Amino acid sequence: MAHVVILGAGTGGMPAAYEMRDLLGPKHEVTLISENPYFQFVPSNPWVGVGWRQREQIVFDIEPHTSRKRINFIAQRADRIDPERNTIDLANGSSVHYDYLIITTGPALAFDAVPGSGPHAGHQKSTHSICTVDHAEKAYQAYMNLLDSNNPDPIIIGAMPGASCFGPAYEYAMIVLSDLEKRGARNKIKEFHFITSEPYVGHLGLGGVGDSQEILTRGLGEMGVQVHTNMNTTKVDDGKMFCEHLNEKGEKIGVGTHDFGFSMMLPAFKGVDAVAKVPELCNPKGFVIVDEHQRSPKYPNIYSAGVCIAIPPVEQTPVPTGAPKTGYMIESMVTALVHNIQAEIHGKAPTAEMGTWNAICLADMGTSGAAFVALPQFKPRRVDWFGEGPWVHWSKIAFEKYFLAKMKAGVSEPFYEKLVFQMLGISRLKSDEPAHLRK
Ligand code: FAD
Ligand code: DCQ
Repeated sequence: MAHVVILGAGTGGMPAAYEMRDLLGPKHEVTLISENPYFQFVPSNPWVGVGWRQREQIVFDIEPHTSRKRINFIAQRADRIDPERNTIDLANGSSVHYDYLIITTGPALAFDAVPGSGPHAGHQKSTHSICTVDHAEKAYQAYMNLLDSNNPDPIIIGAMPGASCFGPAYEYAMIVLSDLEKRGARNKIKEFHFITSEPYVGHLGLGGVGDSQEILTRGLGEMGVQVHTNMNTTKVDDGKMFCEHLNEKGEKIGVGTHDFGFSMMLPAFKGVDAVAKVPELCNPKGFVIVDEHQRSPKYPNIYSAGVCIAIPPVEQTPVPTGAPKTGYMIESMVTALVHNIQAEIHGKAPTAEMGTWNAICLADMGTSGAAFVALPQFKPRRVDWFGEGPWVHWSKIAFEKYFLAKMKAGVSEPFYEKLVFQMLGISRLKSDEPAHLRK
């Protein structure tokens, strides 16, 4: 009997537990461990940050759903992984033994990289985050406080140096603007800044996708947003952001401070402590090093998927940026690794499957939205497309309902989903792609 433990019940971990359970016979055991007892649909957190969603609409308790699928669920934080003894020590003092470990712990938010930044910095006016539902609720409070004042200070939205997940920064800027218009309060905000570490608007950590630069530049411009690129934010004080402006060679060409009444800055990500401190498992930022089969070269019974794995940046930028890891890409890593673990448990080589790492993303912008498809993530790309329209807004709402329903029902990729994506020429596994596309 083999015991497979999945650490982290997020966008990657939940489907990993369900797929692992489906693939393994009843004599094997599957355990899911996560810090919180609930699942949150992370892509909806920006909506919580403008009050368009309440917490209850995008969060649900995990245990009733996993227990129906005979998956053990433990709601505890992991504090230490011992890869020699194959054990995980939990915050309540207990420990769990695994035969195979799947690490899907997502990002730790590196607020410490910019002194004074983040919602817990203790300022009256802090830079907020929408990365977790808790943070998004705090951001919404701060946004409401700003609107309560008669003469509000500027709004600053953007991304910190080293950030990799730029989509939600644009999305949040656009939905805040849309929300201000709905409330008839756009005129009240005299200055609205977008401050980003990207070298140009729409870079997205991907070197741009299709017409992303033109479309996003036009979108922010039409809404009266002042854009600042190549910005290295170095410090945050109460209602004050300190930035260095770099040129394309990476030289400092200016320093300045920006006052704000409300701010949301997407932080850089790093690996969570328990994972980062395992010797030789991770790169210096604490991201798990994996081979093309999602397996640790150092510890062959450890696999990993999602934001917590190490991937190289798509290109070097004057202010450091990273490459984003988006939902479909994460699902493709998960599907590959569960097949590889199943193969190994059944006595075969765990090296059959590779994820396609296709990047597909939907970003809402209030009434319209923007979508991109980058197949594959790294250039040269077969498909490199960025589009916009109200269909994206509605697709994102539909996708939210669909994903939450799937996670409650306990399925990762229903046959009709696979079929629809196949018709679009997109698949999770390299082995499902036509032969000429495989490496
Ligand atoms: P998460 O979903 O973050 O899951 C990690 C889990 O591990 C969490 O439950 C956490 O509590 C748990 N955990 C961490 N440490 C421990 C520990 N020590 N012990 C126990 N449990 C632990 N991608 C898209 O494709 N489309 C989008 O629209 C989109 N929107 C996004 C919006 C935001 C605001 C953000 C931040 C990201 C977005 N992404 C989007 C990118 C990506 O899809 C998400 O970040 C996704 O949630 C990442 O999945 P994950 O499984 O790697 O990590
Ligand atoms: O898992 C996903 C996810 O959550 C993390 C998203 O966030 C909302 C996504 O946007 C996935 C898989 C996606 C992509 C969903 C795409 C559905 C529409 C397909 C049509 C693409 C052709 C333009």
